[in-house]
Amino acid sequence: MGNHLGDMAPPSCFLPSFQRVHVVVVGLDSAGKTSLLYRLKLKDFVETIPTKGFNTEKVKVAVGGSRAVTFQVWDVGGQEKLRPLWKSYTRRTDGLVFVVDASEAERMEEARVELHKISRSSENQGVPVLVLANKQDLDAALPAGQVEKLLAVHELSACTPRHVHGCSAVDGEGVQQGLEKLYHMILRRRKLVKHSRSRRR
Ligand SMILES: Nc1nc2c(ncn2[C@@H]2O[C@H](COP(=O)(O)OP(=O)(O)OP(=O)(O)O)[C@@H](O)[C@H]2O)c(=O)[nH]1
Ligand SMILES: [Mg+2]
Repeated sequence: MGNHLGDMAPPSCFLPSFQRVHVVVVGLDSAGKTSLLYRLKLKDFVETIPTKGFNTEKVKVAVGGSRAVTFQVWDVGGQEKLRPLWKSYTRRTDGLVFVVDASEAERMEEARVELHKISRSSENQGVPVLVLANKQDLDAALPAGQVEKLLAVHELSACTPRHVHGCSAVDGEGVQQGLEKLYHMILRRRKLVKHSRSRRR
């Protein structure tokens, strides 16, 4: 799996805006971004190769009750040389997913720097952030609360809605619940933006 540069899903613009969201998945190389994308799409754990460009898929996510929302998910390569490209994918996105390999305590500082850099970029001001503490199936995985501390999530800008969730692409635990949280943060932000626009008129 991976590197399907031309594998673009058809647009979902025929759906009302509350039923479709655009999210970008970033994070260090080998964090599990592509595995999570295909866990969502295929409901299975698939073998991946490092992403050189991006993958994108349209996936349906249950967001409470019988409601399903279409997520256009963009998964971008996390190797150091590719990180300067993240910004071009996150421009005008509804939400950011930052994936961390929770079993790699020694890379938390590197992850912290990248998380803060991407969420601080001017276009991402106020964009909701879901941090996925992936690989919870491994014994060495730090729990979500500890990942939250090591990434200094509380130091993100006050205008950035955020949530940290543990998950595993291997068994799918926590993935859907994390995205559901992200969806509700996106909805809340859309309402606030709409409200402030109507007050300005
Ligand atoms: N145990 C375990 N391994 C995982 C999990 N998710 C991904 N992996 C493994 O971690 C390695 C990297 O996974 P990828 O999904 O390719 O990582 P990535 O973040 O897309 O990496 P880049 O494309 O290089 O940015 C692979 O060997 C995966 O099989 C998980 O939840 N648990
Ligand atoms: Mg990848």
